[in-house]
Amino acid sequence: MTDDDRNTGMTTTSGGAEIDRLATILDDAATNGAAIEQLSELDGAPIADAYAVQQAVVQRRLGRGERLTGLKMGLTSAAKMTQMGVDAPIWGRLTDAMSITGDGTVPLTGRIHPRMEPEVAFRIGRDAVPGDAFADVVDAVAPALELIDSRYAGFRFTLPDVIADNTSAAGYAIGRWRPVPAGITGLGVTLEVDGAPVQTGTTAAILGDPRRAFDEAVRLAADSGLRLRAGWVLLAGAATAAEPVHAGTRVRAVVDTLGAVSVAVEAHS
Ligand code: OOG
Ligand code: MG
Repeated sequence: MTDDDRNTGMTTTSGGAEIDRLATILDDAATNGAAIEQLSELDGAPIADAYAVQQAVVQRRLGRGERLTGLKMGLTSAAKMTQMGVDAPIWGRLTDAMSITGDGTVPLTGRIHPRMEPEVAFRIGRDAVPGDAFADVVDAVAPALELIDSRYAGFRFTLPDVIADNTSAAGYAIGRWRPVPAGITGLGVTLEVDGAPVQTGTTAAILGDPRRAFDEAVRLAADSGLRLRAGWVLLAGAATAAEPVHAGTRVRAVVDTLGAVSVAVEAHS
């Protein structure tokens, strides 16, 4: 039995059949590239129910042969919380199908209203349990870009909505891994489109210290019976607001001292 299997039988107030029904609605929206209305069924639902829907959504991807490659934290900076109107950190799951090669091309086909944001990525060196120290587990860091594409119309959602929707996860590109530098807080972060800065921030905006994103990911994932695994990636959450993605542009994330990663956006969808 894997950690994820343990979640499948989770008892929730709304019940397993309802969780499966909502997961199918969200998975269909992602597969068809068609926005849906917010899920009123999740209004006031326990956060655990929303994570149970997320688990069921991702289970559908795994059933199609995808493999988990890591986790992402979201809404870890004031810039993102303000942009999205949701004020609690959340986490989601990444799969190999979401991976975009650095310097690669982002396909737009099947997207709803894609946005990109600059991220810091951590590489997990060994399986982690709550209480493990960042320095003992994270063996490398890299600049990263995240592609988010909420399945909800207008990119508008409540906290349970966005959790159920796997925190809008759609893709990620990782730059060159390097050893974690002593000073990782307060590094400048810039999002560029065609060479022009469109968003700027600092890694200190991520929970005051991006290493806290690791602590939170380990703690919150454990609540769902999930552990960070050796070889996985962890996205710490964007330090700036996200920007809509336009066909034919080049998007680049620059993190001071860590370097940069860029992707070309497909010329037409
Ligand atoms: C939710 C995902 C947030 C981040 O880095 O803050 C996120 C969204 O903004 O749609 O990935
Ligand atoms: Mg993000």
